[in-house]
Amino acid sequence: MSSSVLLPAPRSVVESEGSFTITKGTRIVTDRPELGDYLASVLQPATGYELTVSSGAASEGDIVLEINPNIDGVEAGHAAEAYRVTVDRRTIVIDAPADAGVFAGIQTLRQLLPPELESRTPAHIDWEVSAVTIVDAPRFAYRGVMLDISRHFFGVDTIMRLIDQIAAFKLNHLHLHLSDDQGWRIEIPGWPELTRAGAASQVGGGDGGFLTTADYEQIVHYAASRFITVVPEIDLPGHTNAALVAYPELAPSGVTATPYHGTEVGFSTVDTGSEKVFEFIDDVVGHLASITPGPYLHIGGDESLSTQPDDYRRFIARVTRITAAHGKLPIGWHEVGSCDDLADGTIGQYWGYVTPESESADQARSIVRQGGQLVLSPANAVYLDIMPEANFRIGLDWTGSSTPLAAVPDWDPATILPGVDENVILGIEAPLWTETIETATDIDTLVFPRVLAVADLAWTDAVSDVVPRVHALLPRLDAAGIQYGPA
Ligand code: TNX
Repeated sequence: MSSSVLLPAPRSVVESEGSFTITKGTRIVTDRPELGDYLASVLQPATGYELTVSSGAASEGDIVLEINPNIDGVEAGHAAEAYRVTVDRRTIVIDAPADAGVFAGIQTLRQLLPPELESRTPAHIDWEVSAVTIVDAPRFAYRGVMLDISRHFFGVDTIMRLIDQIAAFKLNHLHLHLSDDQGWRIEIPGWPELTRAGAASQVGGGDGGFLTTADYEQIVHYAASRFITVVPEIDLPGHTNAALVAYPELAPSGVTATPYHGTEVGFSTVDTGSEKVFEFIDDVVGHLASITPGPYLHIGGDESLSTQPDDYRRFIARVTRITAAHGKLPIGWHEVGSCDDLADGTIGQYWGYVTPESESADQARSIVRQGGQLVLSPANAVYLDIMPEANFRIGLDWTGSSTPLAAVPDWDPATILPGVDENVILGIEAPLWTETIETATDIDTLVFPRVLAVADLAWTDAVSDVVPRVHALLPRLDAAGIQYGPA
């Protein structure tokens, strides 16, 4: 058997003699029934096997999933998601210090099996895995994708599909951009007009839509079952036209907002001098915090071109504190670094270029100086909405060129921001803004295969040969029915 392509690339892979074949009699043995059931559900569609999941002693022929605090080659600092996969003629063992590591190991096992494994219908082939020992742990703790559900609305099914797709490549955060000028997308108790008037629009003038609290809770719960943390974003103080349509009293005096269906930015702001606005934000942040199990809440802060700079800085200082008061760590786009009074620990999301321009790097450094970490999303490398090739049918090109697959991993997270060391980089996130994205197929086309390069960069210490490795994985995406774009 030829050796498999693994992406993200693991730290250590040692091949040995022989192989293990999964058959209908294979048992999954584990004290972690949810992980066992998950593995069984991953293997079921293509193999057609309904593998039994049981606890107790393992024997020859079993797949074993177990917690093991001591794995040779894994330092304590990496324990949260580290794992080992050991395949020999007798058993497959996935052990890890924590459940998240076992889950990551299951994703590696998927890639050790033939690509047909990803098919939704049975493939009548041998499910043979070559003997190997893999020891692995991620470089960065935060490995994310963002989906903008404001410019075009996407609901629970599309979001859950994306969760499954990205979890397979060990991405572990999903940032949902829940509000923008074109639509407000999350129900907030006590503010019914947000989802009545504020949600009934999107780019191009479609119906829009929104997530109910129950929808959001379903997403968060499903994400957690895939070890993905949901990061909700309410974009403030700009990008707020839809909120102002719903509640005109939140707008600066004299401003009348009407539903917006275009794609310009920077024209809206809430009234940063109004106590009513802070009551609104307290309610929105409080509700979102109460239904979000993860530690983060994103407050936007980008492109607030209609807010006076002094007002912006005072506003951001206060909103980061409101967020902290509700028990969440605030994240803001890098512009929040123009405020020198951020709440403790406020995280910045850098969306400048790989080679920083104007104040973007200074603003990012200001966040670090104030004690915050950074999530890196350089627009001309990892923005998934930028076209993969010139004149593509969907996507934007404001970065000045397209972003082909090869450009996605062509930067070093440890050095793009001079003066910012790797130890303050929380991770990497690839945003998908949806001005031009209307369908789940459009999402597939811009997310894949480029997100694989993001996943590799965020996980692997020694990134190399990403493009051929992504190419080698395309049969797996085909089997999964992913309508990927140019590779
Ligand atoms: C900039 S990136 C924006 C978004 C747009 C995006 C399009 C950022 C923080 N703001 O409002 O959708 O460009 O690529």
